[in-house]
Order: sequence, then C-alpha cells, then structure tokens
Amino acid sequence: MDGLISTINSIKRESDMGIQIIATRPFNDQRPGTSGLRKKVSCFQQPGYLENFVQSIFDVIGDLKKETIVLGGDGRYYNRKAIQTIIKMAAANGIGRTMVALRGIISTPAASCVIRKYSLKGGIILSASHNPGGPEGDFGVKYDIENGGPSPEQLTEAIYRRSLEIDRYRIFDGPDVDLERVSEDHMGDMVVEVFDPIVDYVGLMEQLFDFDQIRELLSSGNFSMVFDAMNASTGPYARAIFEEVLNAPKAAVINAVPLPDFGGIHPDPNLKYARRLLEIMNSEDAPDFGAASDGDGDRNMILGRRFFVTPSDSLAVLAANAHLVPGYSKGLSGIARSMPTSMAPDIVAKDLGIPCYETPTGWKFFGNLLDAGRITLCGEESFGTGSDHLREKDGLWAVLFWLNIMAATGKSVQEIVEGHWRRFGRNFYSRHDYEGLEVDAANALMDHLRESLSDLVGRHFGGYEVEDADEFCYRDPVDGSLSTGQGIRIVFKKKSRIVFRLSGTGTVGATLRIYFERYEKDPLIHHQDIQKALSGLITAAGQIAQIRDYTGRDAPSLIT
Ligand code: G16
Repeated sequence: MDGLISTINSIKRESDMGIQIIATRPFNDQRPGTSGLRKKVSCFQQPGYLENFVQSIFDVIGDLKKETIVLGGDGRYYNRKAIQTIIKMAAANGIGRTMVALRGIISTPAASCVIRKYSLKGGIILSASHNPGGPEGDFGVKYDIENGGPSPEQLTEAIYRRSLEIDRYRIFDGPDVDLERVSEDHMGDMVVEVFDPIVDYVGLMEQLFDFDQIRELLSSGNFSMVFDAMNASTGPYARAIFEEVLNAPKAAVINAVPLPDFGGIHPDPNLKYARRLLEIMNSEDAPDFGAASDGDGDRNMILGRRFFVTPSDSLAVLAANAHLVPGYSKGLSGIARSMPTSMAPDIVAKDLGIPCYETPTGWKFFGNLLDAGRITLCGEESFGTGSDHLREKDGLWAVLFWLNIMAATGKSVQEIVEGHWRRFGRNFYSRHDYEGLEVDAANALMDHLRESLSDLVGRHFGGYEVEDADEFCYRDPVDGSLSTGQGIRIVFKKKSRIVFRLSGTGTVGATLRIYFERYEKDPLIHHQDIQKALSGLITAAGQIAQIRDYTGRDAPSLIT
C-alpha cells in the first residue's frame, strides 16, 4: 500500500512539473538491423511506435542526469516531428542538455564529430541513410554511444529486449522548439541548445587535410569537380567546404538543398541512383572529379572522367597514399574492411607491414579496433570509408582525401587507380542485389547454402574449383565478443570468391546480396569489363545457390 501511495505521489509530482507518463504496449518488431531501426514512415507514425523505441533507448543507457546528447537527422520526411517528440521525451527522462541540430539536420559523421569533440553521452540520429524518403519512404532511428560510433550489438539487443516489455513512456508537456535559429533555452530542467554542427565538422576536416593545397587545385582554373549531395544532409556542409572555404566554382555542388523527399531521388550514391552525376561524369566535357554522398552523409562514391572507383579499391588507394595527407602522414596502425569487401586493402596492408582486420558488415564492428588504436583506416564495399578521426563512416572526408591525393600527385582519378592496379594487381569486384524477395524464400536459399557447404570443396562451378567454404563468424579481438552467421563465403582457387548474405538495412521483404571477387595480377587484363571478368563466378553463384529456383528471379535488381 505504501509503495502504491508513493508511486501515485511521484506521478502527481512529475505531472505538476509537466512530465506525463503515458501507458503503452510493446511492438514486437523493434530489433535494430545493420544500422539502427529502419521502417516505413507509416510504421513510425503508429501511436507510440517512435516513443516506445526512444524510451527503450533511454531506459537502457542508464542515468542521464547531467548528461548531454546530440539530436538531429538527415532531413527526411517525419524528421522534424520526431525531433520535437524526442526533445520532449529527453526532458521528461532527466537528460541534462540536448544539443539539437539547426533545422533538425545533421549528417551522421557530423553527429559523431560533435559527440567526440564535446565528450557527450551519445546521440540520437534520425536516418534511414540511403533509403528513399517522403511519406511513402523510410524512416529510421539509431543511437550512437560516447565514442561517437554506432551502438554495439550488445546494446542494440538490450534496447530490443527492453522494447518487448515496455509499458509506459515519459514525455514533457511543453511547446515545440524553434529549430530555425541557434538558441539556448530550458524545457523543464533540461537545457535545449539549437546549434549549427557545420562549424565543428569543417574544423575537423581542416585539421586532417592540406586545405591550402586543395584550394590551389580547385581555384587553379585547370581542375573541375562536381559533388552531388542528392538533396540530402551533406549539401550545406559541401557548400561550406568546397565553395566557401576551398574556392571551388559555385556550380561544384549539385542537389545541395536538403529536401524531405530528397526531391524524389533515391539518395544512394551508386551507379544506379546517382543518375545526374553519372550523366555529367560520362559526358564529353566531364569534370575531372565527381563524387556523391547519401542521405545522412556517411557514404561516398568516387568518379573520375568516365571512370568509376569501386569502394573496395577506394579504401586500398587511400591506404596506399595516406602518407601524402597531413592527418595520416605519420603512418597507419592498421586497416579493417568488412568481410564482403574486396581484399584489395589486404594487399596494401601487407606491403605497408600493418595488419588488416576482416569484420562483419556494419560500421559498429570497427569501433573497438579504432578505440584500441589497432586501425587507422577502415571501409566497406557498401560505399563507406572512414578513419580514426570519427567512429562513423564519412562521405565528405573520403572526397577530401581523394582531392588531397590528387592535389599532391597532380594525377587524375584514373591515373591513380590504374597505377595502383599495376603496382598491387586488380581485384575485380561487383555486388549483385536481389531486392524485395519473399523473406521465407531468401531464408530457404541461405539454409540451402549452409547445408551444402561441406559438399562444395573440390567441386567445379563456372570454371572455378572450390577451395574452401564456410559461414563467417567474428571474434572481436578487443572484447572477445562473438558474432555468428555473418555471411557465407565460397573461396575458389585462382584467388577468387563469392559471398552470400542477407541485407540488414532493407524495409521491404528480404534483399539477397552476392559479392564477387577475382584477383588479377596481369596488367594486360586489367581493362576488361568487370561483369565479363566475373562471368564465371556469376555462373557459379547461380548454380551453387540455385538462385532462380529459390527466388524465381533471372537477374539481380541492382548491380554495383
Ligand atoms: C549500413 C551500415 C554499413 C553496412 C551497410 C549495408 O550503412 O552502416 O556498415 O555496410 O548498411 O548493410 P546491409 O548489407 O546489411 O544492408 P548505411 O549507410 O545504410 O548506414
């Protein structure tokens, strides 16, 4: 009885302070995927859906008094509404200060930068990354921890478990915050600061790269570039860096204004979706350099004149040329790549005499290696590259890294990459995606692969002999944690392999990703068409996984 009375009194006290405690019921689908919780906007619009997940985060991260978090998103539809809700929930959950990004927009790398620079408790980033936006599109929520990186798996699992038992959330009954101007105010006991994250991010880039050298290149009149912000979060950052600080001509940044539906663009910087950029870079009078970033600014695509750089090659090239860039001139401690990423970076690491780690897909797996100082650079085939300057991948950072190398060497993108292949050999690489599959069919295909692993060794497919086959699992060398079921690897003789895994970021059905790789030392073969060079492996994948039988599809829906 005493307990009940004290609970009633405490609810009354809180209600007098403007804090409401709202009864809710769990949703059973709030397990974060590769990078946070991603669902259709309509799913997040269900009463209590966003609130339950955010309350689960607050419940799990513990004592928040006197703590500061950063809050913002990639500007997609529902961003502003969700931000207002989360500010009020933060106030009701006893958070000391919430730093809210101006206009509610912050790129994922800028959030990581702010968390690290001001030693914050963490950050809530509202983003579905490269997924389409608008009312019919996707929305997402992810929590970054105090090192500025994505929540590790143990934390996302704890948040998920909490979401299954949640029965109430806390929210402050107050007015919306004006996100249009920099300000500092109170909501209950919490300080709400609206701030401009661009300044801190640009400052960090200035420390890493030779801005004078890049400025000379961009304003020389002999060099042209175009950066496609895809109507997403990087537009204002890119304008500040390229046009204002580095004196690039005004037209250097296209699709520069963040829009809630990304102007109808699918904000994924790859050969299918960065259409306008590709048209420009494939035209007769193409600029010297082209690049794009995704919805939340952590991915990058690098292009030369009529020349595409695979993300795997990009990581290898950055590692091989890092000595030319001030922030990395002292050398690299190590490199890491996700397992399906090509082994091109491994070859550079060997040459530099440093370790190369192979981790599961997901930036969160790089966090411990970066924190422990075991690696300086890391990257993934999924258009992500980064370094120990942050704990998230960083699109504009990669673009600046390339510009710095070009400024230092005077070489074009194509010359740099082809020179790299001549020195280290070429890893032909491609990913085929089968999107929107029936979940059961995709799982059945993976089960079939799993069951056939032991029978594959020694057999021939598409002209290749299987040397090894397994399902990747990863023991984190820093904290010893084990992550199983991280993709099926089929390794062939002649330094080739195929990897199969299901995506953890989609919101519709299942996406099967198949990664192909073949190493070629002979420079005479380096200019072969990629799909042709990989055709034997593509045939092999169809035979081994019986793709048509399981999926009913004759061809992938996306080739990158
Ligand atoms: C996220 C993760 C990346 C991962 C990518 C693809 O990127 O942060 O680490 O490589 O998804 O994951 P999956 O193959 O499971 O779809 P982003 O840019 O969407 O945050």
